[in-house]
Amino acid sequence: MMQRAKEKILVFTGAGVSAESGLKTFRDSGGLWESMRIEEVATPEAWERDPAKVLDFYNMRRKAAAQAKPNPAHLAIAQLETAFDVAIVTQNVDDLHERAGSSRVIRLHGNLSEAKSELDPSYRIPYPLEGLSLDDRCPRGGRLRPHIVWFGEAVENYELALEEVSTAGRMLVVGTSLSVYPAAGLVSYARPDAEKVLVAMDIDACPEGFEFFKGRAGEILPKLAQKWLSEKNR
Ligand code: BV8
Repeated sequence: MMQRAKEKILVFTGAGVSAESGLKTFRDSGGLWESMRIEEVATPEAWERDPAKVLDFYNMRRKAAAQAKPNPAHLAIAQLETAFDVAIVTQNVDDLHERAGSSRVIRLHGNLSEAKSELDPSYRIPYPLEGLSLDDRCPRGGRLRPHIVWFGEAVENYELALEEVSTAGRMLVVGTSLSVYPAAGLVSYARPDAEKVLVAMDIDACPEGFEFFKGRAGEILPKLAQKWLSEKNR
């Protein structure tokens, strides 16, 4: 008998999905950009001006991400794979989706688990848990920096993300303020007939066609995933 293709769910995540794992968000009260300015740590100019400060910031975040564990929101998203074709597009630089068991994660803003050469970005090594130092170099002598897309740098995998968004029957957006572009623009490429849900503690404006679920992802997503999975098995 021919097997029917599984329905596709596109999950688009931001820092809020990892908040209950103990990782700080960016723009909430107490978030990273409250105590640190973007221009001081997350731009190519900051890296040129004060690389030690940039490394301090990312060494601290590397350690926090390594110590964090997936929370019920990451686990619920991973569980959806039992009945759906799930693609995750994430702005996050932690690896909690992968550690929760999700198999298809498309990264827009890089990965805190890797360092790369500033001379040759294809030269990558695992980001050392004890941190990067300014003495760390690639074989060609270039400094090693975090594999993070800083402000003013081109995002990665955007075409692939667009393709996945525009072919999904459901789009689940979780824990993002939708304030960083071009990532935030992805929501407008969802299929008009797709079921569209946004889960966050707070938002400025809900994108057109989305149903807003206000609250913690770790509480809402397990229930939503259960509902979608039981509808599928009926
Ligand atoms: C580029 C690195 C061109 C840092 C990150 C159009 C208009 C205006 C400006 C621009 C534009 N297009 C581009 C720009 C410029 C810029 C930009 O968008 N600026 C903004 C600030 C206006 N964009 C860029 O520079 C991009 N590059 O355009 O390149 C180019 C092209 C070709 C060649 C060369 C260049 C690059 C952007 C990449 C930035 N990098 N990361 C780091 O991670 O260390 S962005 C940073 O913001 C993080 O990665 C983060 O993921 C991302 C998005 O933030 P959110 O995830 O949404 O987090 P936030 O704190 O804002 O919100 C949290 C949400 O969670 C809230 O809604 C809250 O309610 C909710 N929440 C909290 N707790 C919970 C929860 N929800 C559920 N449960 C909870 N428990």
